[in-house]
Amino acid sequence: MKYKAIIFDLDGVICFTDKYHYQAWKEMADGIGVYFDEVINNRLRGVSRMASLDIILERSEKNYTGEEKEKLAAQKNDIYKKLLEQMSPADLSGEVKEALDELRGRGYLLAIGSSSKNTKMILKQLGLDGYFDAISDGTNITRSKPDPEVFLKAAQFLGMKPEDCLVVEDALAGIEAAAAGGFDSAGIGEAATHGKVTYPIEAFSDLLSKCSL
Ligand code: B16
Ligand code: MG
Repeated sequence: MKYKAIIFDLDGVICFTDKYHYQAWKEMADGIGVYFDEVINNRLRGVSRMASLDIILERSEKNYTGEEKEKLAAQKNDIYKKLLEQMSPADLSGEVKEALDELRGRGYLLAIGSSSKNTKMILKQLGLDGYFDAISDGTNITRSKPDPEVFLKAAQFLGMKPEDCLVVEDALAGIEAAAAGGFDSAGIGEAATHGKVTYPIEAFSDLLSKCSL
């Protein structure tokens, strides 16, 4: 086997919470009179909460203090978490669940490598509580993607070296992070266009046939 473990990004790979991120950021931005749209929202993929806020505030004429920014981020997160409560196992696609089960059956260790501090809540809502062998997320890192820390921690939690793991990502920052950490990667969507991606793929199920797994 070329790899022993697979590290999955969460938002954009296992599930799709970007619409909830968008709604929550939009409500916060409207509240302070700052322009925000779906094009700007695209720049937030895979980016940490505070870095996302900084991108949104590029359009603001006011300079916010660190404390004010913490409050705005907390306000967005409260709205976002309320929206996450609507998620259920029905939001996990059959394609994703079947491919995960097949990969597990082939003997791979499976982990999550996500920037989100809400990873555990999202997994619970999807019915994937306890499914993964390791979870590395926004709660155990100090530097977010494109820094490789989140994936290096995932590999460490699994007891694996980067060269034994394949990272699956939808964000350009995620492919950059994987490459910086010495990981091969499979990229879906925009991530498939990154020059450093090992396997550009079109669908999650392509993992089963196009990625040396
Ligand atoms: P939170 P991923 C990322 O998840 C999202 O893509 C990104 O839009 C979000 O800002 C980030 O998590 C932090 O999320 O506010 O819940 O901590 O793609 O790395 O799974
Ligand atoms: Mg993502």
